[in-house]
Amino acid sequence: MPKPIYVLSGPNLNLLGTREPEIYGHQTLDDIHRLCEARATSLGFTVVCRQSNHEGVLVDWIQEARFDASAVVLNPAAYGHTSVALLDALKMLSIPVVECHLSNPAARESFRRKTYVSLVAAGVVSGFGGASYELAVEAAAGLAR
Ligand code: CA2
Repeated sequence: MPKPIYVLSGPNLNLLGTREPEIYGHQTLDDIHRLCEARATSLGFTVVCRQSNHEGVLVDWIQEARFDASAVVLNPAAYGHTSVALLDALKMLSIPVVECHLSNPAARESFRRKTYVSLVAAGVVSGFGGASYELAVEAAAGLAR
């Protein structure tokens, strides 16, 4: 059995399904995690799904992924646009990173057009709601093989 794919989500995503459904959809993060698990299982992988509102916790999990994961799917949320610390942690990985977003940040405010994560991600899946995560898991599994 390969090592799990880490599915990591950043700040405020614990509140999914409670506000702004026109942007982020009606699914909760638990719903999305279940979809990721099902997709990973169908591809012969497992997932470890986690969310934190704290930048340093996300850095710790990315560091842990160096040894314990076969790939990382990351929705950095707002930290994607601001965090050099996340970028530096991701640079230390030798496993694939797939960035994902529920919305399409390129079609929103200009400050969302750039993410630091994109500098090291193998690819980015954006704009498909919860399906962005499923597609990112599929891409990560393909890259980790
Ligand atoms: O589209 C995405 O997945 C984002 O990563 C979401 C971030 C945003 O800062 C990025 O530009 C794009 C914001 C997450 C906010 O989460 C919410 C959860 C529930 C209700 C409202 C917002």
